[in-house]
Amino acid sequence: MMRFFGKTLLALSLLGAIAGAAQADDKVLHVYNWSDYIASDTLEKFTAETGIKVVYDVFDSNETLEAKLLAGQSGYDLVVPSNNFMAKQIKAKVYQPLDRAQLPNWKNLNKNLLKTLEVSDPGNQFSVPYMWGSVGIGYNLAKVKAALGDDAPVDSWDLLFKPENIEKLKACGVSFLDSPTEMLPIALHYLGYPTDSKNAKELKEAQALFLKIRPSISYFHSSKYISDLANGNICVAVGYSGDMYQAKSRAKDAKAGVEVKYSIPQEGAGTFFDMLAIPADAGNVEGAHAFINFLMRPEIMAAITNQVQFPNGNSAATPLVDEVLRTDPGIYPSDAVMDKLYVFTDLPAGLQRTMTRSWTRIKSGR
Ligand code: N2P
Repeated sequence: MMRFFGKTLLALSLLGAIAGAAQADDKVLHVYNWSDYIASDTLEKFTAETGIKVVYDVFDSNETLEAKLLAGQSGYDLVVPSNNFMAKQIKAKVYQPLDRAQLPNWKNLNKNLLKTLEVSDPGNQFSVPYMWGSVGIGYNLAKVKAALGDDAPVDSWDLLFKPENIEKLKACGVSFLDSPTEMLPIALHYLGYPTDSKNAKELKEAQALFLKIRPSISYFHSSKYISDLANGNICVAVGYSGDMYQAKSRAKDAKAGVEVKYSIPQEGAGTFFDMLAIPADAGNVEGAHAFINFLMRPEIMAAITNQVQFPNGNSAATPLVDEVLRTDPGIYPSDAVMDKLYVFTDLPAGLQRTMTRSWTRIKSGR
């Protein structure tokens, strides 16, 4: 009898431990998002409401996220790839289909955007649009004028791709995104070629364009420029629209006389759409759905846009976005500007490898 109880007790406590562990897992959600891409109180609010604790890590390039996802067992329950990378990752079975029954706030999403995004995710089966934006030029108005005069071509990629201009900016500091798949298309477009050109000669020319100006580029990084622009440590950065607006806000708050501006060059610029998706091997699938549904709430999404200054994919949130942001063409481009924007396209693995190799050469300057 004693033995029976002993065994039963042991079994019961083991069961208890297993159930406890399972319960603990349900109460923790591992999220991997872009840096500077959420409001400061979003996670707190989610945890207060659901009791789910969020372990939150950040990255600043699709390349970094993709390396983790392709290696498998990333440990993340929710990730945020850009749509052009996601298309390929869906085919590689990196994600699991979303359960719409757990996403009643789906109704708030922008229907036109959903249709457009079907290019990368047919049927919108695997992803929910989070935020989007353009890749353009952030600059310190006073320093650029001091270097190039009042007529500095801040509304053109000539500002950076013409050696005679960038050479004069070198002293005040110029940064570029560290992203072959976003930077090489900009050069290809500037040269009049398709942004996803597979033509070796055209790709070489794009590489040559960067190599020519390489000595004037201070550094390649995809998030550091926010604080450097705000502090006046650099005067020009190529980067993500909302990041430039965050730099502008930080500079204003610091009251040190730095004024940051953002321009979508007249030749056009690339746009990205960042998507919420659940890895196939996620441990807390229910929690991930709960978080996605929470993020699709208009007031939650609007609060994020109001802080990080990227437009979102949620129509119901638009009226709640601050009017100064909603009416700023650098954040919400006009239809005329929209026509000049291009979407970074799905990159076949071979082309992505070529671009990565080329980027390594560009960065090393040889
Ligand atoms: C956030 C960067 C925007 C994401 N800091 C670009 N896909």
